[in-house]
Amino acid sequence: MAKTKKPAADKPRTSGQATPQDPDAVETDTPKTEQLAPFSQAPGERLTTNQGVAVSDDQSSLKSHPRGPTLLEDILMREKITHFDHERIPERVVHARGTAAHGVFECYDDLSALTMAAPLQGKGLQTPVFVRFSTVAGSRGSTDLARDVRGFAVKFYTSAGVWDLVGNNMPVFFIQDANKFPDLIHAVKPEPNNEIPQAASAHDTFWDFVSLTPESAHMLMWVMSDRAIPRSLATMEGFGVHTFRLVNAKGEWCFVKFHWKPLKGMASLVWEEAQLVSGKDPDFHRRDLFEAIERGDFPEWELGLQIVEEKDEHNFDFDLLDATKIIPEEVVPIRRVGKMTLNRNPDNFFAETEQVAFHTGHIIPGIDFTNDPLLQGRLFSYIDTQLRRVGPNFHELPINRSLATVDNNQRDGFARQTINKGRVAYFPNSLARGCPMHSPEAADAFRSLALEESGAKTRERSPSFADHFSQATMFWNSMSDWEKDHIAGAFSFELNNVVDEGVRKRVMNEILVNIHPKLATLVSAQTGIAVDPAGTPDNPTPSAPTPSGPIKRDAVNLASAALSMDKPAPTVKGRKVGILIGYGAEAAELTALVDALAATGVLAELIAPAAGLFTDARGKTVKVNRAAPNAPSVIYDAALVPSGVAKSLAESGQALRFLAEAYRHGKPIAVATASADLLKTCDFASSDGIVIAEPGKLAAELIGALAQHRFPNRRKPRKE
Ligand code: HDE
Repeated sequence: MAKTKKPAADKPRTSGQATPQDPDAVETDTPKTEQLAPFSQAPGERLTTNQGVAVSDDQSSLKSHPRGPTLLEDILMREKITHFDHERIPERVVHARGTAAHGVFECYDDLSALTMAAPLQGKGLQTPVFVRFSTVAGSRGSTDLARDVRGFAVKFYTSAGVWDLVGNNMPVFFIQDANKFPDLIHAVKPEPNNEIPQAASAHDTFWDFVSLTPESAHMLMWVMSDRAIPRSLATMEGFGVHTFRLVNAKGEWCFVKFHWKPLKGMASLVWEEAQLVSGKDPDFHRRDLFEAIERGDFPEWELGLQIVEEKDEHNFDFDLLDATKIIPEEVVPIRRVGKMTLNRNPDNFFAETEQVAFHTGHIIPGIDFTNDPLLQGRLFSYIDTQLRRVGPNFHELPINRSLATVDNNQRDGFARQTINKGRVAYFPNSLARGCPMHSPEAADAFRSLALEESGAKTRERSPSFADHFSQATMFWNSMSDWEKDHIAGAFSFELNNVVDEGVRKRVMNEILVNIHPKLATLVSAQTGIAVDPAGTPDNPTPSAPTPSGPIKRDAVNLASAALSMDKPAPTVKGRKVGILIGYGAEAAELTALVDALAATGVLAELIAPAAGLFTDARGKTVKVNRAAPNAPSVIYDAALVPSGVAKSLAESGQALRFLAEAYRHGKPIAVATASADLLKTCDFASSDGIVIAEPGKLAAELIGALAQHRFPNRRKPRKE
């Protein structure tokens, strides 16, 4: 049926025309089916072969008689099984584990004075996007909760072509030069002799590599912080990492760093929780994203720009081309220029999430590169990997297709879909009137900035890249006490998994002591590795391939408040509460609690010893959401104990374990006054984050505590 066209006045302007495969993204009066990408398919009724022949039976193979051998002639079985045998494409070399969503980017202002970039040309301008989040080290089936960097790759389908902003949830990287990337990845991936461990950096080869690569020090602080174990994909920041350039129509340019600021604020898990989630629900992040979008709780981020004028390039005590450095927000403020909303789940994981192909080289007029040697290497690597993984026509797949017209003389190759007409596939030509033509005069055509370069060819690293520790120290200085504890705990966990004594000592005495003596002391206490700075020269092991420059001791006082996650959440929408019920609970109170929490977007689940219906003493029933054995505390953000259940929960090992774990992981625990006796059984050492209230006030009190997310300063329960 034809869709009704909205009046032009209410219609947002769009920089693209429609989300790929999504006829609803932009309303038009064309029938839906005509807008679907050619191979997008709704489930049909009649089963056919790939040639469109109706199939009588595809569950039984063709045999010479009911107990006879299968016949080679069985074209139906052979087509089905052969296709199955070829179902996989190679998983990504890195970032194999990922999940994605469609959405829209809406611009806040006309930024044409800064850049020609199509999505930034006007207030209200909308551009369709597809975003893939990922972990780096693990295989495609690995856990979402690995301690790892998260990929944050955004594909903008703009009116000027596809722009990929292929970033991470951390603003810096382990290495300064792309040529080290295969070494880094070989070191962090499972060790090659036994393929152990999966999706984890806690092993000898990784720490061996970073102990000899002091430029990793700053990034190590980020991956050992709770940023590496986010609560959800919607509660992490994103960064373009490298310094790019913005170029306006007059050819004027400035440097830029891209940021994504989550409107839900930042929140993470704690390490033990992350490890348990990895076992209980390894799909925790992808499930959370999928379910949030399905229920209309759309994740949102604001795009931020940090702008640096050309004249200020050398006014920093680090090099803007060095991807192991940030520009602190306090030094160059972030201007928020638009909002990205993820509002539609992919229809098909393989066709969209798996086949999407990002490339740092996919930029549009208005954006240009810098000489960051990491970025320069990526410009080569991404196109190469897409050719290998998806093939030379990867750009034709629906998820990768530009919404701006594509026309050039490239032809053929595996799985070509475009049926190019005519006999001209070359330039110059006269037979096609010179088409497709170049656009030498067009202001909006892509042209690289004509920047001057001079100097002798070299493999030397710029001396301006030599300070590897100041910003690592700054990160440490910027953390709250509990964040420091978590970082020291993470280093200790990792180093306690490292067997080689030489590696352990080198991390301690050539990396950690140079970041901060307090960090070294805390890790020493948990690992037994002696702090021995006397024996440690300022420069690391002479064999290190990239020695650092002198340690800048004046970094001792650097700090950036923006780096800490110790801030209350702006919203608790999407947080999950487990309500523990048992004999003595009242159905009416439970329903009221669930409704009160839902009013603020908090999801509450009723957990009982068994699934099905719970019947209270008055015979009223309420549906149980999960049976206790399937409801570990780690998949919830808080626990709630309603009235009347103190006795039954005190007798339930499962309930007591749930509460003890929730307590240990710093989660809010809300207890109805009538059940407060249960806390005597729990015997928690601290009341921090434990709220006791009448049922009518319980939800409101809990929501207040949820905004703080975790209460990390609790001591361990006495009984442990
Ligand atoms: Fe990547 N990276 N990378 N990377 N990267 C890939 O491309 C590479 C780096 C990032 O969801 C690969 O399609 C090199 C930094 C993301 O599909 C590959 C270097 C940052 C994704 C590749 C880096 C990233 C990738 C593997 C060192 C943050 C996943 C599969 C110079 C700014 C995109 C693929 C997705 C994926 C190469 C370093 C982010 C092999 C050589 C720094 C988010 O091309």
